[in-house]
Amino acid sequence: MLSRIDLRGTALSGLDARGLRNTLPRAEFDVEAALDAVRPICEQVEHGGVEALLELGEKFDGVRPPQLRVPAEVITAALETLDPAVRAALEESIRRARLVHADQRRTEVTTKVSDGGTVTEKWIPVDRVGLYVPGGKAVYPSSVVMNVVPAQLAEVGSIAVASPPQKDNGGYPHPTILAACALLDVDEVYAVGGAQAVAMFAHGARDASGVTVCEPATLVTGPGNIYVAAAKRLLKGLIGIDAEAGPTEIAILADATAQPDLVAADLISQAEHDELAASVLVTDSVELADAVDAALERRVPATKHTERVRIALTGRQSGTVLVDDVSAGLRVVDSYAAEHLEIQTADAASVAAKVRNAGAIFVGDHSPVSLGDYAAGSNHVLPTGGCACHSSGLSVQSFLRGVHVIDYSRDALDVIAETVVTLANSEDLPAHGEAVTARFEARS
Ligand code: HSO
Ligand code: ZN
Repeated sequence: MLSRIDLRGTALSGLDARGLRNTLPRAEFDVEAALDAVRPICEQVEHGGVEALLELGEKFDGVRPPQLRVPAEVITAALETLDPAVRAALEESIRRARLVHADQRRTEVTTKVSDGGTVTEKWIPVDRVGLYVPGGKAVYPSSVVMNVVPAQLAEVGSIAVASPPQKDNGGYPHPTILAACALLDVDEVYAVGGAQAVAMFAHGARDASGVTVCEPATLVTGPGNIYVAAAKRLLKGLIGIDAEAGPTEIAILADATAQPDLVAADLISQAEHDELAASVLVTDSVELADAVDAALERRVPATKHTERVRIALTGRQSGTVLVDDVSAGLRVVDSYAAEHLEIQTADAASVAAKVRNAGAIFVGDHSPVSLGDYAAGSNHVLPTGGCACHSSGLSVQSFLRGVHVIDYSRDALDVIAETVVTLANSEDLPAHGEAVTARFEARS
């Protein structure tokens, strides 16, 4: 089922990471192409406010929400009617995510640079976060957890959620999304989807009489389709963004000791998200590759989303890469920089320790990606499209700004004055030096 790329006998060391990456399968995700579609939507929201957002709901989601902000009683009712098993599972997911993310909190550090000269690094949360949660094909209450937990631990003062209106929930977002918000004590939820949700958070929204219904946010996070990514690109600057998330990816580095059925199950698990999802197996064992193919032939017809999975697995973004040995495999997965990387080899922990580029690394036979998607405690908002070579997943840090506070006494400034003047003059910016020497001139 998976196409094959045979890199055996290839001197991988002769290829730089980018050259190697270009030989590997990857999805097209052309955000630029979606910009033209998204621009008028953003303008409509900027000028039309609440009325424009309700109309766009009718146009794109097929239902006009009764009101833009979801009433408190609708959110409470969603929690009350939530399946108790789902409620317990979400609570456990939240508990574990809080454990891990609590350890990401930053502390203020003061460095004494000289006598009387200190630099303190303070961590200040952004004022207000707008979290977009998709609806439609993808209804992910787990993504509410993954975004809200780090934002709350960063002590963001104001958190708002937007999710598309659903026809079968009276024009309000999916009830499980609302219930997840209730479990996390988020009470500000809007029935808005897609690019228009990002635009609402960027510009805020007023009703026809000029009353503000949604305040603008400083940072917008959350997954979404290509239009959501395009809106983030368009409005970045006015707002901060987390990342332009592309289709999900799983790469598995496996050797002959791996269990083909588990490898196949994991490849299918992420292919289930999207026809454009990427499932890539990297192995030095042709026998394993054959056995994984056989397992896929058995499992794909038996899974719920067979067609979507088959399209994803047979798409150009998925495939098996054959390599000479595990260390060549490491070069391949490092250049691919997968969103999720599983290591299913002998001595998986020491192979995993050598990985440099991956959004998250899943070690051994009992750490599948779907564990991380829901309940490992780790975050599932991770860099896609090779961005793992320069970016990290969502964390408490994503919601904080590090601010240096510089506090020098007169004596401490005096000691370093000449250094500043010399460097300022070397850049032909003498007024910079004069701002220092002015402090020591006798005043008339
Ligand atoms: N694998 C997705 C997250 C997710 N999976 C949500 C299930 N629900 C991107 O990391
Ligand atoms: Zn997933």
